[in-house]
Amino acid sequence: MDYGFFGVLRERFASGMQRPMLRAPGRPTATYGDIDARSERAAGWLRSQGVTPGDRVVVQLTKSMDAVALYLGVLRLGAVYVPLNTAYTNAEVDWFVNDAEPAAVVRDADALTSGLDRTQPWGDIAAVGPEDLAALVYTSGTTGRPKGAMLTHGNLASNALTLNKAWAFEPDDVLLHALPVFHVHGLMVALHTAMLSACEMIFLDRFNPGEVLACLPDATVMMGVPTYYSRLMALDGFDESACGRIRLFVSGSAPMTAALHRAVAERTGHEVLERYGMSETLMITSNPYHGPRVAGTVGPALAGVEVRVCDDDGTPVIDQAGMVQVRGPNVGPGYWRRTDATAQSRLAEGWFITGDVGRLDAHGRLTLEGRSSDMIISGGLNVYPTEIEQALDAHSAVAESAVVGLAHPDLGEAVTAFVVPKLETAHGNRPPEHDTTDDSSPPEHDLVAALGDLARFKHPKRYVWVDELPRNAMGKILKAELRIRYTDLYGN
Ligand code: MLC
Repeated sequence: MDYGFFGVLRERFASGMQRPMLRAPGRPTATYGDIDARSERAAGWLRSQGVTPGDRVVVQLTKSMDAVALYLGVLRLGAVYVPLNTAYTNAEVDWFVNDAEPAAVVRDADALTSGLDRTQPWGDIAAVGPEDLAALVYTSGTTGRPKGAMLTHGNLASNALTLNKAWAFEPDDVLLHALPVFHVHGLMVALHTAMLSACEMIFLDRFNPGEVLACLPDATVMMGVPTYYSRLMALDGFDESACGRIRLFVSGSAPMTAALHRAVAERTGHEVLERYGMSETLMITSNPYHGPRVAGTVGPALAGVEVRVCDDDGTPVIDQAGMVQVRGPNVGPGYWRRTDATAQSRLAEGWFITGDVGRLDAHGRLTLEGRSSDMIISGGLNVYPTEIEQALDAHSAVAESAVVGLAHPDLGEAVTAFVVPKLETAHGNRPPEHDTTDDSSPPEHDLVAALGDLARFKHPKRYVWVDELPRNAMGKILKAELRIRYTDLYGN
């Protein structure tokens, strides 16, 4: 490979330039040729802004065809794509921009479109190799300080080719694409896999269950987070006839409950294929396309990828819970300018420590059982408690706080804050375990204001005032105990 991942993609879709690529309701369909030509313009436009190979390009854009063209233009040019969630606040974006030191920041969709309309195309493909950086994907960390997971052209190419084969993509597939394109799932799992077979995508701005249901009869494959499937299950029309052309439902980014897996199968006749991955490693395991898809498991390692589970001594174990580790061409080279965090996540011989706790059975099938960190997965988005706790604790009415994920019927886990008031606050002490959700008392408004620099999806769905937080003998807050005591808070 001497032309990077864009060259790999282009080689695969080059014979289908006239084929439809992105179909969005109410808009003209873009063919592969259209998007390819638009990516030449994107590369030309970036060059005119002074972007050169290896430079970072930070992008915070709503989903659009031009956003896809820009992504491909960045890859074509050999620059490094840095996608940001559109929900991030200016303060969060400032942090990422400081860290990534980009040559260009693109946040204005109209400026992008007019820039692409007016610019000179650049039709070359940069000579980059498999080791060269293609993307930085930011993930938060246990310290509350985000880290940019580096992904190379080789990582993207190997994972996309593996998934395309494992999930049996063919040119006549139609992928229903309702995921955001600023995360690994929508961008690197869905888009790449479909493009490698020059498939058509029904390209929806966002996940709206009614709209997805209306488009479903045309689709052969859909990918989503479990929340997509639970929201579809709430619609009567989500049944076998709506899924007449579907051959594959994929779920990932968060665990799907066995109950939801069974319910979808009963209603539609399709067993959802659950797979497992993360930004640092792209996809790691997948239930089989042919063969049993076991509810509650994420399947065996993908072809070319190795997975092991190790006990506390680092010894690989079978049928026993331990730390999930992964090795293979999908594993990125580390965290951007964070040699400390990179070293902490790595063992000898290329093994990467995922931070997930799981169990491998004798057939090599992995079941995830928890996480070594307190990370919360809400609606497929990762949320780290530390940054929320730090913001809450800075509030003058708060003595201390603990943020945990509690089981939630829609989001899988809901961010929940347990807050100990300061005795001397103007609002006085709160009664123990007084849940203020339906109470518009000033403190909760104040707390929400204190989180103003954080994206809304990170904000707690409930605030629970408590007299004190449970602690062990060493004084460490026992979040597990909060999770057990409040397990039914959201009425599961
Ligand atoms: C939106 N909101 C959320 C939320 N998404 N709250 C908690 N968790 C979420 N995931 C909040 C908003 O802040 C807003 O709050 C309110 O919900 C309405 O916003 P919305 O944008 O209209 O929400 P909605 O369209 O319902 O979005 C929910 C969702 C979306 C589940 C459809 O979050 C989604 O598409 N999730 C997928 C994320 C994803 O692609 N993950 C992949 C990561 S990659 P307020 O208070 O302002 O009203 C990865 C690796 C891998 O993990 O293996 O795939």
